[in-house]
Amino acid sequence: MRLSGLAVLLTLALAPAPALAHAFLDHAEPRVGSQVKPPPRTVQLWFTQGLAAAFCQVTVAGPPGFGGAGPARPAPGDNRRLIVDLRPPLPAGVYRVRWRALSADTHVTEGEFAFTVRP
Ligand SMILES: [Cu+2]
Repeated sequence: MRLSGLAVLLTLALAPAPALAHAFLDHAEPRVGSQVKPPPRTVQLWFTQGLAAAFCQVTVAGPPGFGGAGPARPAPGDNRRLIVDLRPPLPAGVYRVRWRALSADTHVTEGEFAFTVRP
């Protein structure tokens, strides 16, 4: 019953019940699944809930030669957003972002997505 399952999810998402409100990824920049050029300088992740940023982890794996990613840091003045600095070079290829978030309500969520740097 896909439809009723979706309805339940929507109901949960809309219900004013903080205990059910975990921090899920709302969107990211670069966009999930996108192809970008030039290479981005950061990955930014927007979540659906406030985060305990000190307990959030984001790793970025790229193609050979990738300069690496700094630790996730909280966006100034926005506790729903994390910023990860990317160190050049960023060769063309697929970059996989894995995140693990602790929301202000102490629930842990995790996920991953990819984006591609075009040649
Ligand atoms: Cu929660």
